[in-house]
Formats: sequence, C-alpha cells, structure tokens
Amino acid sequence: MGGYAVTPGEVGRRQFLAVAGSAALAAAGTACSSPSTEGSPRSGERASFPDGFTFGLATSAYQVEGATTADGRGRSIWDTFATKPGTIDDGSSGAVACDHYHRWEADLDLLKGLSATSYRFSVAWPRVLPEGRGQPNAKGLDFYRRLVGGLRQRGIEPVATIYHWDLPQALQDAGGWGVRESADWFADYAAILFDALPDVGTWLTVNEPKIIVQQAYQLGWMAPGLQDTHLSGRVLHHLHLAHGRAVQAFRASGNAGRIGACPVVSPVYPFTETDESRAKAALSDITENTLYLDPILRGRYPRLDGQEPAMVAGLRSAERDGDLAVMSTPVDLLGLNYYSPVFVDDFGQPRMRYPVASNGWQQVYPRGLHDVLVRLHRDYGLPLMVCENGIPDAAGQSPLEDPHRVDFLRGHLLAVHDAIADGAQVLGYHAWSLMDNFEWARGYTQRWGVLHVDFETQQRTRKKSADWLADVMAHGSVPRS
Ligand code: GCO
Repeated sequence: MGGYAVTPGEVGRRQFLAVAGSAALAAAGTACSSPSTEGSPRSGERASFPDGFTFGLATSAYQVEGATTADGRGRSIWDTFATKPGTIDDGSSGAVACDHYHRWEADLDLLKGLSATSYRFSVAWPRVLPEGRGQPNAKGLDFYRRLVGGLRQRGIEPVATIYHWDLPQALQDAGGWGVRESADWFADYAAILFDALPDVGTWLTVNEPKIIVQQAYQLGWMAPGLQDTHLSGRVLHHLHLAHGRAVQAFRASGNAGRIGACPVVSPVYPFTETDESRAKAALSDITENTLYLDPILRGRYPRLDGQEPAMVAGLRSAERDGDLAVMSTPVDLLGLNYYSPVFVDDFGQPRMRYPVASNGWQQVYPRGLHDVLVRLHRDYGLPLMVCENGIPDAAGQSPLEDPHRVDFLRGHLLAVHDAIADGAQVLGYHAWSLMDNFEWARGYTQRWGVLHVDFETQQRTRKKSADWLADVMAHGSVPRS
C-alpha cells in the first residue's frame, strides 16, 4: 500500500499540498479502485435518481466574474491579496477571470445546453456593498437580479452562496472576521440579498469556514494572508455567529425557500487498524469536521482539548453567553463540499492511500462521499445538498480529453446514489466547476471546469466530461460503467 506523509498539521489544508504533488503521485501507485464502481455492471445499466433530485454545476463570484471595477464594485480582500508578490502562482488575479459579469447570458445558455437543473453561484459582497455596509449599489444588485431571473427563465434552480471568500477590503480594514461586528455586517448584507432576490430557492451562508480559518488566518495562503492562530479561533467563532445571524435574518424576511451552511467535509479514517490510529482519526475528525458542524447544528463546540491551544484560546476569547443558541438557529438543509478523505496514521500523520489528483492533495475516493453523506444524515438528520465535488485536469492531458474526470464524476454520483439507498436525504449534486476559472492561489494553473476556457479569447468549449454530464443531467441517471 503506497503511503505518503505530509508535514505535521497539514492534513486537510488541501490547496497547498500541491508542492508535494509529484511525490504524492508517485507514492499512490498501488491505490485501490472505488468501491462504488466495483463489480461488473452490465453495459447500458444506469442508476436512476429520485424525482426532484437536481443536478448542476458550481462557481463562485471572484473566480469567474472578473469586472472587478465595473459598475461601482468595491475592492475585496482577494483584489488586495493578489497584488502582493508571491501570493498567486502565476502572478494573476480575478480581475478578468472568465468575464462572466459580461458573458453571463451566454454562460447560462451553456448551462442550459448541459441540461443542468441547478446552478450554484455566489454573490460578491463588494459588488452589492462597495464599502461592505451602508447603501447598496443598485447596479451590483441588478446583476444578480438578472442572473437569478435568467436562471429561472431557463428552468434552472438558483442556489446562492452569500459569502465565498471575497470580503470587502473596507471591512477587513475595520477588523474583518476577527471582530464581533462582522456578524452584524454579514447579517445586514444577507438581509439586503433576501429582499432583492426573493426568487432564490436555496441560500448557503458561508463557503467552507475551515479553509478560511486554516488557510487564510493560520497559514496565510489565502486572503487576507494572515498567520495568527489566536485570531483564527476568533474568526471561527465569528463565522459561525455570522451564519446564525443570517439564518435569523432569513426567517425575519419571510422569504420562501431554504437556507443552510456549506462546510467542506473530509471523512477521516484510521490508516491502520490500530487503537492509536483510530484515536488520532477521532481527533482529526474534530479539526476537519465537527468544529464546523456541531456549533451550528447542535449548539455546542466539540471537545477542544487536543486542538491547537492558541486557536482554542482565541475562540474562547470571542465567545459570549447566548452565542451558541444564535449559531444553531435551525436551518433547512446542510450544503457540503466533498473532495477528499483523510487517512491518519498512529502518529496522527496524514497518509495517502488512494490515487492522488494532479493538485497533489486530493485522494480520489468516491466511497468517502457515500460515507460522509450517511454519517451527516445519521448525526444531524437534515436534508443534504452536495454543493461542490470535482477534480482538476490531469497533468499533461489534452485540453478537452478528460476521461479521469468522467470516472471521477461517475464514481461520486454513484456514491451519492448509494447514500440515498442507505437512507440519506440528498436533494442535489453540483460538480465543481462549470468552467475553468481563477483557482485562488493557484491562479490559472489549475483547470477544474467541464467547460474549457481559453483565457485569451474567452471561448468556452465542452470537454468530454461536459458531454458525459449533459447525458446524466438530461436523463436523471448515471451509467454504471
Ligand atoms: C474550495 C472552493 C472552490 C475551489 C474548489 C477547487 O472548495 O476551495 O469552494 O472555490 O475552487 O474547491 O479547489
């Protein structure tokens, strides 16, 4: 069994394990295949999804919109971060990205052409509130009104993320997520969206708080690029509080529709069948998952001994009586992003057991998605929605030929199918991503789309995986082979 240990403490900090990528690929040579595709299905056999299950694709504002100075948009922390030398692999930014701000109609036509029934996008806070608070920018709101209307016209369900990492710089200057007021700012911003966009059927509050805490505030790899573990604990607490306050604002708005959180989940398994490995996996499960689930869904923090002491001290310094009740205001669903499992050895070190994607951090293990859906259903009893799941282009592939992505999507969709058969209520599935885009600190060096984007011409072209997914979405069923 190939194994590969990364630096202590880096488990789950997936974006930046890329440096270790080639070694990981070499080490993963003996990887096992997906349990979901085991056996020999008869050719032509398909797995059908329940009526009402939605299939779609996901993007986020800063990664696709571009037009960062158009129509009064304010500056975000990513605009600032990307100008700092050495932060983005190719020295790029989201200033143009896919120019989706201007090309959204054609993009929605492409989405419709793929037979998607759902689209997950995010709203850029600095487009709506250039200074983060105060008077909304009508032109910014209009963009999202047109987008939501355009989706509805095409029979596609809008799934809107309120915050996908692009905090207005003015709010960062006022302390960002490190100060308690951030929860008020967020709730006020969310209330503006609930009022302006009543046709959004599903709202997601904060995308992947774990990545904000770990990569933006502990490791400094994401905007705002800080390395302050104590502060990261405060940020964690305030992000949960902001989530709860937004859910309250949603209820107060009287809007129809549903709202929930959107953590990235990583099922954690012992690497070996030893008591040590199991104990370390249980500890890592708190760092990876329950720290971001229990406060908002159970109204309590999990055991914090064994977590980073400075982070815990920061969290405790932010906590006030009554916060957990606000954080755990009941939601309607739980969104989740799934990319990779985590395997932990006797020493608490992350190990690679399954094939590793070209990004170097992602183990391809579809069964992990099944396991995490069944577990979330068991532990929290909420309807679930897969909001992101995908893989970057393979190293050296020709631009439109991505059979590994077809295998990935098939394996994971079959895992969702199995989880539904095992009792999980899963409302829908979104592949990451509709199109190649600005992959944060990786810039444009990693392509995650089912649509290829030529960033010189902005031409979009279907990859093989887009054709495959279009067939799945048109039929509501997945070929088993
Ligand atoms: C995330 C973000 C996406 C990424 C995607 C690929 O999960 O990090 O939600 O914006 O682009 O996951 O890394």
